[in-house]
Amino acid sequence: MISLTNQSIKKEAQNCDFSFCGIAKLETFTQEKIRFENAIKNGYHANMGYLERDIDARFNPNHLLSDCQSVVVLLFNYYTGKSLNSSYRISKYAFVQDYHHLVTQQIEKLVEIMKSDGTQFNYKISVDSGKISEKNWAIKAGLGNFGKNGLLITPKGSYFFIGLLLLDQKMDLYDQNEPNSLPSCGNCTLCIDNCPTQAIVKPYVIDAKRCLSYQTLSNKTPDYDLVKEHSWIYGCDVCQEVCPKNKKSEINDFAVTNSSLFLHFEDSDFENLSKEEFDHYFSNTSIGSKGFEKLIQFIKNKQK
Ligand code: B12
Ligand code: SF4
Ligand code: SF4
Repeated sequence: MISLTNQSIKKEAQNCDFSFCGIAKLETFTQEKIRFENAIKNGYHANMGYLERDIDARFNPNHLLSDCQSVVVLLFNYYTGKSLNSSYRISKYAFVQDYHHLVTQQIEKLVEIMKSDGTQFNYKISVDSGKISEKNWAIKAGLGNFGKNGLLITPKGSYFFIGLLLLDQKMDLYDQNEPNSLPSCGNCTLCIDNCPTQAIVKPYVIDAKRCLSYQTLSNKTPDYDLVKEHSWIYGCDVCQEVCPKNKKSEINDFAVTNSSLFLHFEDSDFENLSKEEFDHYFSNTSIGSKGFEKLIQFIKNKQK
């Protein structure tokens, strides 16, 4: 039995395998929106045209859920402590089941528990949706700060997916960002100095055109020349691997149980991958949804 209070939601979020949960009161972002618009004006969103559209809506959750009152932010730790056995590099976030599915499923489980005592409410879930700024809500809910690598840095590092649960219910208590009690970068510039393509154009700002993650994940017409020089074939983790805050990463056993089957692959397994093997090894990961052809293109590109 649960009634909707800040503490009861947090307790159940833990039972649904979320490491951190914070609850923010609905508000409209001003400074965050200006920073976002500046990035768009500079073209740092590359060809992700969806980021140009409905910017007001992106910073006002009422567009996703009418009469939204509270934003429950849930962080799922995807750190498995595992590494790939090959010189081809794949981002750690693909070492677990497709997170859009995994995190949404865990939030739906939480909603079911929240409704189990008969409480009625309307809600909307967002996991990596193109429609709302998830990092800013996590920061607002007191879960971390922006790192200079543009990611949310929590007291346990950055290897977390962000899930949002928008509610049309008011809470008894809200969380707030208390910047001084949360990790901040200080004088560190390791991610900027080590980014293989100098994509972090200034602290907190990524130029997606230069980012290997964008080129290998999102760009429909990738810059193969840029990608070829580097070993990444799906995503990129360099700005997180060098981050001292990730020394505090903890292995999530639930992520390990939901981890992928391809970690033992050697270079030749990638180079000779058939469509059948791709379906077997990758279909439950986010790589599966990008498709066989795309992965193969990046592997062949390295061999040219
Ligand atoms: C588009 C997108 C991308 C793009 C653009 C990356 C980017 N930095 O925005 C690409 C494809 C490159 C990408 C890559 C990755 N992504 Co991505 N991505 C998104 C998505 C869908 C939207 C983010 C967005 O709006 N970007 C546009 C830019 C302009 O907005 P912004 O980053 O908020 O810009 C802010 C900063 O510049 C900051 N800022 C500017 N100046 C200043 C000054 C100061 C002082 C401060 C404090 C801040 C500040 O304010 C701006 C406004 O908020 C979100 C999900 C979501 N809906 O929020 C996931 C998301 C951000 N991605 C995620 C992940 C995991 C990744 C990768 C790590 C995947 C990988 N391993 O390859 C990489 C990391 C690359 C990187 N260093 O950012 C996670 C991040 C989790 C976390 N811990 O932060 C998210 C939240 C998805 C999720 N639900 O878990 N991603
Ligand atoms: S994901 Fe890779 S290429 Fe993109 S900013 Fe981070 S280190 Fe640079
Ligand atoms: S590497 Fe350093 S500067 Fe970059 S996000 Fe981590 S702490 Fe901040």
